[in-house]
Amino acid sequence: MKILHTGDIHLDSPFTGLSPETAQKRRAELRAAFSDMIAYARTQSVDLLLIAGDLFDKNYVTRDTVALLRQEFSTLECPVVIAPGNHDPADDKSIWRKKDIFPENVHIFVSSTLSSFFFEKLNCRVYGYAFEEPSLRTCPLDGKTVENSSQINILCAHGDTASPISPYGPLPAGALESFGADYYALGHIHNPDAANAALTVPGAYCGCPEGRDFGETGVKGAVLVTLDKEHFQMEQIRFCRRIYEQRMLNADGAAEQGEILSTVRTLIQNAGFGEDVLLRITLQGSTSPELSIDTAALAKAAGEGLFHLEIRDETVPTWNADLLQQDHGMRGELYRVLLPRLESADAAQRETGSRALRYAMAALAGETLPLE
Ligand SMILES: [Mn+2]
Repeated sequence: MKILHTGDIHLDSPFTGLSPETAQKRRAELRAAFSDMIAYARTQSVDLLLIAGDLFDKNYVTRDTVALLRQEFSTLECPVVIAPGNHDPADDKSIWRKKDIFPENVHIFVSSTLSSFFFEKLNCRVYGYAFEEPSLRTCPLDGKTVENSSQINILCAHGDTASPISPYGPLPAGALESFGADYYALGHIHNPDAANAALTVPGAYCGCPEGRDFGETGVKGAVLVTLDKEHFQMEQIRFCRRIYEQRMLNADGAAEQGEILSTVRTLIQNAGFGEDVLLRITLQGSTSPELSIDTAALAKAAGEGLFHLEIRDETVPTWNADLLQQDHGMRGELYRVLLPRLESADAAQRETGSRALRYAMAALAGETLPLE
């Protein structure tokens, strides 16, 4: 049988850190990625669609999103199983407990106690549970095993394999192993590579289908699973419209904005980033005390071929500062007063010191810098 395993979709996410228009566009793209997954399940004749929690970002759901879900699920002939997560728990007010919202092929876990749905045609039992509130401190698998090991047994659940005391449905390796399922369709960890590598059972965290901020970098999608009692295969399928990426850029010795602009452009070109990329570049290193970096102007000038570019300035104005150190005038005095901050181990202290020195240098040169 073929299973499409998704989760952590977080429909209606706010997409903070983007302009209101871009955030709106990203919300539409997230819905489109969801629709793509449904279309994929339909055209690839998937036998089962599993949603391992956090279909919604919050327990508040827009009318449009509900309409979209009803419409999309109704186009599928295969069963859909949903295991609500910590972001969309099955509490009394939630949509999960309302009658007649979803078509008949949609099966939803509403209790934090383990239960199951049996699909006779597939000879497959899907076990799972729901978060009933934003936390779940016990492991619903504790001491449980599958009822009939001659069937295909699947666990579809939101939970945390990282810690046995996690407040997000702890799933220790021992509990997963002794449960005895043929596939574990897990949700909760959005960047799942490390967690998946550590799994000791056949299964995966699917990750999210679209990154939503710079904490969710790289290509995102869902897992296509092909299995019977003898064979088992997993494949990552890309569904994301955009990719978040982060890069560091060493700006050591830069004395002019133009120099930085060209290194930023080279970085983008060498990485092959295009219209599908949201990129954050963090400038680091030591730059000339006379240089004041205009990050907004840099992002505008270098970001044309990207969906979104933001530039963070963490440089320190200490390049070639020997002359300042020995300067007996106002500049030298400022530099010496600010030096402990410029060299501080604390990033916030370095930033304040750097900013103070750059403002003062600009003022002494008769220039004004925009206040941030
Ligand atoms: Mn999630």
